[in-house]
This record gives sequence, structure tokens and C-alpha cells, in this order.
Amino acid sequence: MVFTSDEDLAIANEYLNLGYIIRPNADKEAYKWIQQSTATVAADALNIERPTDNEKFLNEIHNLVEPSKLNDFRLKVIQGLNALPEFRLMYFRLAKPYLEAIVGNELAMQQRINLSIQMPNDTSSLLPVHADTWSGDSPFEVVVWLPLVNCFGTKAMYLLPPTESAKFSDEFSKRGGSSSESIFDSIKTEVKWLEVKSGQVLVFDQSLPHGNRLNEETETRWSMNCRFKGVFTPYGDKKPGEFFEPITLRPASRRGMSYELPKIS
Ligand SMILES: O=C(O)CCC(=O)C(=O)O
Ligand SMILES: [Fe+2]
Repeated sequence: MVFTSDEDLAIANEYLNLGYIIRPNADKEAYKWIQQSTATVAADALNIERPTDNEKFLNEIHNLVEPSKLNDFRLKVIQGLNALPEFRLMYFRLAKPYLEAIVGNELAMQQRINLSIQMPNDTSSLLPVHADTWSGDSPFEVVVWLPLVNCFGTKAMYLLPPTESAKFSDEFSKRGGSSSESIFDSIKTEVKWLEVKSGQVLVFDQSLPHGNRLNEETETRWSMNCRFKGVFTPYGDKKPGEFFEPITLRPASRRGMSYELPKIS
């Protein structure tokens, strides 16, 4: 007997085989809200008029921000967004059915969503090859990764698929060497570059090696990432209450968590 719907089963198989899924945003309004809010907060941070074409404005931000100012600008934008009360709900709505198929329906969500901005040929904001689990994340966490512009070629991120990743882990001491560059060299023919368009969402397994390289395209990459896990699955260094917050606890769990046996005097 199979207890899962055909659609959820397809998502589950794809995630297990590839280590990720790419799907249309589950809520178009939520995506529009996030893209528009990001462009608005960014224009306000630069003290310029709000754009009419949000995506073009984001793609071309390198014409307005110097590389040396990029990190301060990025922090301003993500602080501005995280201060909007609807932001996390909108982000969740984009990926809700996919999270339910991959993780479950009692979820904990990262409290602060992250933002990456990668301008063409800028070396300052690269993320060398890593798995989040190598620095203490729980293998039960998944990342919902949202592009605000089309991400392709070197403007995208890469991921080492599960089969190759298992081989890599087995051979790590032989293969890796000590620098991230030599680790990347040893996997570069096996990694998959994930083309994700504006309007789509990527959910990936952060325990598989991944990262990005110099953006050699002519446009700036804008992407967000946020971790989700089952509320009752094991936690790594990122704890509930500090980093994660339960967002969809069901009543039986609420009751169970506060249940006390009758007192015996
Ligand atoms: O956006 C990227 O290129 C990498 C993102 C990443 O490492 C993550 O979300 O864990
Ligand atoms: Fe990561």
C-alpha cells in the first residue's frame, strides 16, 4: 500500500534522486510581494525613486552599488525585509506544498531569511564549496532557495547530487585536499548547476556539497535562502527558540507537549 498521493510521491522521488526539486512558486501573489518589497527596500536604501520594472532594477543593481558598499547595502535590504511582519509568511506560502511533501506538515522555520547578492565579476561575496551540515546544521534541515531574477550559468549555484556525494564522502581524505578550491576541483565535473528562473523555487538538501563561483554573466544575482525542518526532528547547532521557530504545530502536538499525568500525592 502507498499512503502518499502521486504528486507527493513524484516530488519525494525527485528529491531523493537529485537532492533537490525546482517547481513554480506555489503562490504567485506571495512571490510578487517579495520581489516588489525587495526592490522597494533596495531603492529606499539608495535614496532613489522606486523602480517600475523590479526585475530589471535588481538585475542591474551593479550599475548603482560599488562592490565595496555591497555588503552594507545587502545587510540594509535584508534587515528592512525581515522587519516586515508578512515577510516570513509570504516566503512559506511560496513553498508550502513542496515542504509538506518533502519535510512534513509540522514545521520549524528559520527566524531570519538570508539574502545573497552577486554582482558580475565580484569576488567579495562568494560561497566556497560546503555542506551546511559540515558546520553544525542538522541533516534534517532543507533549504528553500528563492531567486528574484533568472539564475543561469555562473549566476546560479551548484550542488553535488546524492550518488556522487556519497562517493565523495567515502573518499574524502583521498580526494579533498585541504583547500575549498582543491575540493571544488575534485568535484567540478560532477556538480550540477541549478538553473532556477524568476517565478520558480528551489528546495535542496543542504547536507550535499554546494556553493557558487564567480558570476561571469552580465546581470546581478539576487537570491534568498531559508531553512525548514520537522519540529520534532533532531536539531544541530541551530536551536529552536534561537534560530528556528515552530510555525505549523498541530493541536495534538500542542496538547501532547503540555500533558501532565495526574499527580500522585
Ligand atoms: O546561494 C548560494 O549560492 C548558496 C546558498 C547556500 O549555501 C545555502 O543556502 O545554504
Ligand atoms: Fe549552504
